[in-house]
Amino acid sequence: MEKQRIFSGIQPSGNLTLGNYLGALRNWVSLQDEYECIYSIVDMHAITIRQNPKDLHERSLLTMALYLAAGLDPEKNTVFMQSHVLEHAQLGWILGCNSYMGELSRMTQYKDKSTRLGDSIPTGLFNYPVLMAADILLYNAHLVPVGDDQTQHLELTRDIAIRFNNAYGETFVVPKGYFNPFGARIYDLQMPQKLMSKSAENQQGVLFLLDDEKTLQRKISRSVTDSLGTISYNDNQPGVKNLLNIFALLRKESIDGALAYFEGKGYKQLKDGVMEAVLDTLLPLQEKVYELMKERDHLEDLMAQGAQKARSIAKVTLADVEKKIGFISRRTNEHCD
Ligand code: AQP
Repeated sequence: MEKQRIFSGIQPSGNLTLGNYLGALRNWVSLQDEYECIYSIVDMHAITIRQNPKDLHERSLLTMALYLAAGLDPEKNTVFMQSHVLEHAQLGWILGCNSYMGELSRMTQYKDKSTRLGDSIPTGLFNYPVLMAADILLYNAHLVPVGDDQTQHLELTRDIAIRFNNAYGETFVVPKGYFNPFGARIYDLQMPQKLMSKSAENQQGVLFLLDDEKTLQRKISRSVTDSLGTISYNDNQPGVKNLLNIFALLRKESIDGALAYFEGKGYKQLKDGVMEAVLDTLLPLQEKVYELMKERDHLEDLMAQGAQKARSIAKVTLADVEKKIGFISRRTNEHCD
């Protein structure tokens, strides 16, 4: 039986966080045998917020190194830079002509991010979900691993696919969300009501995957808890709940197992336990990343190979779409090769 296809990506819009690792990267690795997986570094999404070019370049390479260090096998998976496959932009334009201002205006992520930008909201930020739809539909992905912050965008992707199929005939697979049973939302250590985010203004509550040992220890030891003094798992203790989640996920334990481990202990021991679990995971990961970063050329070669694999699928979908909407087919494709 043919494997189902999965598409997902991370923006190199900042240094990757423990949230990106536990909410995405580590789960992707567990899917690579059962599914045909296409994982992108979505640099075109990253520029919806102005990036420093040098930093973007460096972070894109680091993100590739992190994908590999986390265990994504470039032979088993298609791993590539979004901007290396020009079909994303081309399909994005066509889908933009098949989506509506009203539905895009309702996207909560756009509302959140745009309020921080005053009057200078880039149109790209508004169109972001259309490009995301193109990313997914270009590969006819059956499943998209998404956190609840992305379900609205996936719903829009499905609407656009169905709309296009109805207008022009069966073209796109209508994708479904893949909700990893072991995935969890990781919250900011200083503001445990907010998701841990790579572009947080205050970085003290964010565990970056490449933070050094001392920084990780400092951030965890200063994480916000509460004055109740008991370790239990409930919404009235968001800081403690978050630390328990992090511990359980890193140690591959159930929440009950984590609670049993910390029974009768205090917040200091909870933080120490989390610290140990974080360091046990991140220090070896960092070592691999820095080893890989010594071979930048090799990383770029792998990116090129990934892009070639991705294009072999993307160009077939785009040709089909263009034919259906009435474009004259290109006799040459050298601008893309
Ligand atoms: N805190 C989190 N907990 C669990 N999963 C998370 N993800 C991100 N933060 C958490 C998951 O990581 C994947 C890639 O995310 P992204 O690069 O598309 O950006 P994002 O979701 O917008 O993450 P950030 O860190 O908040 O980025 P910025 O600050 O640039 O907007 C997704 O699968 C996401 O669910």
